[in-house]
Amino acid sequence: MACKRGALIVLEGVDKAGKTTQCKKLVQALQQSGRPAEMMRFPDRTTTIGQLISAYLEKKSELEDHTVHLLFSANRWEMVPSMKKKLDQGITLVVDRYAFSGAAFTSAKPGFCLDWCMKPDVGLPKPDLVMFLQLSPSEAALRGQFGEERYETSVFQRAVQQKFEQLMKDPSVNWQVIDASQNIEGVHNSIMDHSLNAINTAQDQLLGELWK
Ligand code: FDM
Repeated sequence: MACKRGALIVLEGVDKAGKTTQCKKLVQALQQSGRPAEMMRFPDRTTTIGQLISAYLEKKSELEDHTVHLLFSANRWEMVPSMKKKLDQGITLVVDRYAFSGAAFTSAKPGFCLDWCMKPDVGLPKPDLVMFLQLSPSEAALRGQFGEERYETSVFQRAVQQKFEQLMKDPSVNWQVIDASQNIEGVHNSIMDHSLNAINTAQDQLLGELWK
């Protein structure tokens, strides 16, 4: 019998919600329980496209808003062959940000609508589970100052949060909202429960296409 496919699991959320910490903990816990798992993140700053994006985020270069949006999407598409290969091999992928960040961040800019922002990512591998780490702006503020990169202001983050709320109304995506104000272990336990369910369900299903 062919090996069962891995699950595509995405963590999204506003800044300071603990996405990266939780992705790492999830991968470690899955591996320790004997389930092959790897972490990925978007943007993937290691590729040629990723380096253009990284320079833009670090404010070392300027890019026109539509252009950078399409680069973020291209940075996902360029990883699709290796993502599919790993999922086919039974490896579960835990992804720190995906097309939802792409649509939420650009559509929070003036002159952009969510619909246009979603288009370039239509047809990407569809996550089996998307967990949104929910944290109120006041709780995020208690976790310290924002960094120096582009988009790291409380005004912009509020606009992004509203766009995520719109995206979460889409019933074609398996959204789960996680209360990120719990302690690290509490958040991890919720994430682990949802992930084990998704892994069990995904193994007998074909990988879907996002927003199609
Ligand atoms: N971001 C991330 C986007 O604007 N579009 C995207 O498609 C993605 C994946 O880039 F501000 C934004 C979100 C965040 C920044 O930060 C990346 P991290 O710290 O590397 O996640």
